Amino acid sequence: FDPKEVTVIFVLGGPGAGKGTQCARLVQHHGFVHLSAGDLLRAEQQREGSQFGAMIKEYITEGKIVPMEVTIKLLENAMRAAMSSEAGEAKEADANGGVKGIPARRFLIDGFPRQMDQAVKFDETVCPSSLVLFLVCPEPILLERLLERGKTSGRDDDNAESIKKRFQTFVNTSMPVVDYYRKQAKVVDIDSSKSIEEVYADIEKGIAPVLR
Ligand code: UP5
Ligand code: MG
Repeated sequence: FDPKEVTVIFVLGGPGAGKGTQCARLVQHHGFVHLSAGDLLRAEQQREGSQFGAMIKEYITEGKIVPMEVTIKLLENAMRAAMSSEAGEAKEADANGGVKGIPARRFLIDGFPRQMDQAVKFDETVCPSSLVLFLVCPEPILLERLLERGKTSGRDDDNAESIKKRFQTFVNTSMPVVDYYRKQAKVVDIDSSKSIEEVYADIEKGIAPVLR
């Protein structure tokens, strides 16, 4: 993808930081196509005939990062599907409350990259990002949110044991990715311990420069 034609924003942050919640709002207001790496992996896990199903389930339950080949392929396919006019226009039209005719060109990549090899590979072979939104929130608040969501989410990893492992992976494996983009001056820090509305207002300010 040509970075002159598409805008990619990575949305990063710890487990339960509010990535999905805030991306849904950005879709409503700005017609982004939202691609959650975790959602794509969960869908692939459940797809009948997938050769990766069992492997993905194990990695997710253990809070480990699925080998990047699988995730990057899923993301690339989803980006292509959104850009191939019909699907793209449909998504974009949804996002714009029914205004059709604008091909998908703004992407929110949620929860990816979260390991250095993925970051380097995606930037080199798919498309470098314009901005990285980093949602910052203390662990005790994240834990409370995830345990609460776990009562109804049905996610294999919303239990105390998996959450602990997800936190470890975030600190040890995913934070270096944030530091890497920080050195490229791409990171906008957002305090996501505030209310959903307050967080969204800060995000609006943070992304304004790349929406022009
Ligand atoms: N909530 C949200 N914002 C709130 C606020 N401001 N105030 C109060 N409550 C708020 O939110 C989580 C919960 O908190 C919700 O109940 C929400 O209402 C509430 P959500 O928006 O879902 O947060 P999000 O950051 O999206 O949390 P999620 O659990 O999705 O984050 P993870 O990063 O853990 O999960 P993800 O799906 O991205 O990845 C899951 C697993 O997939 C990984 O652990 C890994 O095993 C695998 N994976 C890979 O292997 N490779 C990848 O590239 C990506 C994922
Ligand atoms: Mg999510």
